[in-house]
Amino acid sequence: MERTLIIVKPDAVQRGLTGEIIRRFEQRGLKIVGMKFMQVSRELAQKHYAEHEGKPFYEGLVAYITSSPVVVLALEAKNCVELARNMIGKTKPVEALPGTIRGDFGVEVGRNLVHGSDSPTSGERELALWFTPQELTGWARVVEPWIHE
Ligand code: IDP
Ligand code: MG
Repeated sequence: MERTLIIVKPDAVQRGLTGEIIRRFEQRGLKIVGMKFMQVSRELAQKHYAEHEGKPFYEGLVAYITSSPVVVLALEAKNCVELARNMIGKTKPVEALPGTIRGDFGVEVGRNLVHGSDSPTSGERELALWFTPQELTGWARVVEPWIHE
């Protein structure tokens, strides 16, 4: 089953939106298989955002993600990556549709509340960065047949 990494970013935690954001994913039917509250190190931030190194916003991005604690989630479902990205909305909140997390709570790109992996391959890479194998728990959800046919 496909998995994705979600980060409830520092602005969302500071604004008390952690529960609201997790609630949306949980109610959609994405199964939580890992979750933790943590302060991000500069080293982890640099590895996570390696593809953006050298871009004008890179230093600000690393400063933002390391500025205050985050909540990270490993979620699982069929087409999990695309489902979560659609729920998160466009990178720039001004372009994000109402009903998406960024479209409902965000104002600008440098404070866009949540991260979601952009492909199944990125999902695997990012989950391995943020979670140890022991921190990911496979479990049988009793409502599973009512979510996946
Ligand atoms: P994504 O989070 O929607 O996948 P990416 O293009 O992968 O967007 O960028 C990663 C993160 O970098 C964004 O979520 C946002 O926090 C930040 N970012 C991207 N573009 C800009 C920008 O132009 N200015 C400031 N921050 C940016
Ligand atoms: Mg991205």
